Amino acid sequence: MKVIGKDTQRVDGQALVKGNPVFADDIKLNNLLHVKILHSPVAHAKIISIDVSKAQTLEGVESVFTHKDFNPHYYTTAGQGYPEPGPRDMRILDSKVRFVGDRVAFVAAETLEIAEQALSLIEVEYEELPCLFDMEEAMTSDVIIHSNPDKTGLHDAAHNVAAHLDAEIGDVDKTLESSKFVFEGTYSTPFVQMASIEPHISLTWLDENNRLVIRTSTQVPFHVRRIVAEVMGIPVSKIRVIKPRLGGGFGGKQEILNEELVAAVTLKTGRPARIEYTRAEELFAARLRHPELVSFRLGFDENQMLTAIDLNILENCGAYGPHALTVMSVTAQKALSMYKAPSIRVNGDGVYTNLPIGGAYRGYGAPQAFFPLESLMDEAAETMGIDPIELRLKNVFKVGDDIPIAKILGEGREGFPMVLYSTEIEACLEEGRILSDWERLRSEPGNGRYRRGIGVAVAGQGSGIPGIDMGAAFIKMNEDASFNLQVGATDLGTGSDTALAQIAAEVLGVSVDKIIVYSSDTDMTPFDTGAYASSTTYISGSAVKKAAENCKTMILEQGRLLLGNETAEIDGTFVKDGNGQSISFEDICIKSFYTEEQKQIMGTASHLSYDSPPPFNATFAEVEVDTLTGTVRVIKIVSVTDAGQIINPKMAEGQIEGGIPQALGMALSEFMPFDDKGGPINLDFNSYHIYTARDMPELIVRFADSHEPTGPYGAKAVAEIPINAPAPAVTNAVYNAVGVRIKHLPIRPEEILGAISRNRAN
Ligand code: SMO
Repeated sequence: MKVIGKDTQRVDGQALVKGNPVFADDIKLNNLLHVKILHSPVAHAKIISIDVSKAQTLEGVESVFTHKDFNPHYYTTAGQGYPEPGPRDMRILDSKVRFVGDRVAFVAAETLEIAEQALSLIEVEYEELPCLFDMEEAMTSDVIIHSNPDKTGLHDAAHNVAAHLDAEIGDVDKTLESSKFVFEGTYSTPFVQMASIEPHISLTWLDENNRLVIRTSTQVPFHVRRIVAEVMGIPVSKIRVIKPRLGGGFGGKQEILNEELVAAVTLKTGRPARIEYTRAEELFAARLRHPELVSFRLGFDENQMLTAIDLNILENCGAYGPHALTVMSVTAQKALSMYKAPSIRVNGDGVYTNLPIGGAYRGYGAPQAFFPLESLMDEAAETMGIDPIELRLKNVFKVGDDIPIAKILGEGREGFPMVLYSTEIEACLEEGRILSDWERLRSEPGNGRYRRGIGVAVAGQGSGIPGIDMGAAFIKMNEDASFNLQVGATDLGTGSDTALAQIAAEVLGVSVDKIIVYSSDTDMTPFDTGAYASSTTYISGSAVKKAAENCKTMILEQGRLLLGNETAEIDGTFVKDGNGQSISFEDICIKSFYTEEQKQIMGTASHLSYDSPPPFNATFAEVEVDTLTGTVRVIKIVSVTDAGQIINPKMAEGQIEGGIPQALGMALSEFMPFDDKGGPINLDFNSYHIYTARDMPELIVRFADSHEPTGPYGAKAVAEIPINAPAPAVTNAVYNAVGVRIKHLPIRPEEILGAISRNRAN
């Protein structure tokens, strides 16, 4: 292959490093209105009265919106396929608030300062209601967070259960009873935030034909168009959504977060409008990873082979359930797609509480699964007296295996049968074993104040949502043998535009700089479900490959016609007939434009897959625990990934190197404390600690040689997989260092100190 597997320059690299105006906010709009949201100061209350007269009369205020300005209409902000799998439990503005940060009103004004001042002039009288912060309490309480019967898709509103799932294959209880070993434990993961450097930002205006244009930092432009049309009650044909370059999304922008607010302002006033979340708003009023309380029971026979996996999930949805069902489904699916066990069962509830809203965040439920699963595998290995790597090698799914959970549990609905066509997890473990110096570090007994330890964890993910995710591409030829590639797929900083250009270039036999990529604009580019679920390379990439092949077929047909020889074939960027006659791609295109057989050479295609081949990863963490302070320092991470054929090694490495710090943040430094009234405390990057370059350990990132037969040129996904295994690898390393088993993230030094002193006392 000429282009696939090579480090080509990013198609957007020059523009980004030069600081060219590429992002949503990099345009100037005349007559612009600035929009600010009044967020609820209380966690659960009815709005008794709301007086906007003072705000409305403030000089420079154009308009103030409250729930009285909108018809009661329930929708979901989740940017997912239609009909949506989750509950429709949210209004643009409601007469009830359900968490500190909920929307009470919004203001459009001439300047940001005036908008902020206007917020302080809105007088709201709240009737406070009892608050539910604990999931178990929420399920038994008389307090109901969503009581309006017009809401649809909630599993059990009376018990505050947004979503529920259960599935069983075999007989788990019986199998566990007769198993030689059973390991069980309950683990929890915290609220963590995507912390995209570019916040949520949306701009709207009316174009010359009075159509609403939305320029927004989104992963899902086509879902934005559909949902805004619905909420505003205007036809899809009246809306154009433009997705410029994004400064990160990580799932947080798989959401209609504020597009409907600026749309409402522009539709009412006819003026352009702009909204940008502050960092504080990102942290409490955007979306967070759902905290989950996950219990596993693992059964093993005398040969250390898994007999049964029993999984129970409590998922904290916060105040609304946009991704309630699907995140929990992914927790279950991914946990049950790693190891072969004859009996498996899952039971899960997604529970409403008066806390910020859980949404999509890279991994989408899988990090919550692998932390407990891989911790218990570590415990099982120790008790059964087998090396943790060996235990995993024995039990992982192998090529040709059927993955039974895939069929009974899709994302929010029944799934599709799935056979594993590619897995190099064994190679990942073996390479990591060597690169991490596993044998030596494992056998070195620690002593003194600083104890070193090493741990391992494995994980899988998916490549798009089977039977749901669809990508489409349109490619047209220009007279210098360049091609415009138009895709609905959404590069959110991942580099997917470049990967898609490489796929097109490989098919067409041209260099990557001949492919001009445009993504995405609902007026200009074909439909795509959007960039989530690690779908872009695998799904949209397959659409691009087919579209490029169709385009190439047309080049050949035109070439044969022009040569007058039906047996001519493509050779490089020429069509040759074997008798010494040839015509270049350029000439074929020019002649097709202006002389004979006039037509545009172009190709289109769509792609949907019933497969979702899992990429796999093995992560090895080396840590140092200070037994005097309880602090943990990660010294080194070795991450070996099977993502199928790598399209662009540098960019793929970048994906892994970006996922690891997010995972280490969840393991060690990121969490969201609340005061006793549900008020968020960490509202900036001084208190909410994301991993920075300064905190990073030594990283060794490798890819296994792999080929996925169903993927474009053998590719699988690489976007989400790196975030799943680092946290359990770190906690397993902590156990190896000081014998303390961490069950609740993030790791707290006081917990380690307490456990060390208890261990000493025993
Ligand atoms: S968490 Mo991603 O937007 O599937």
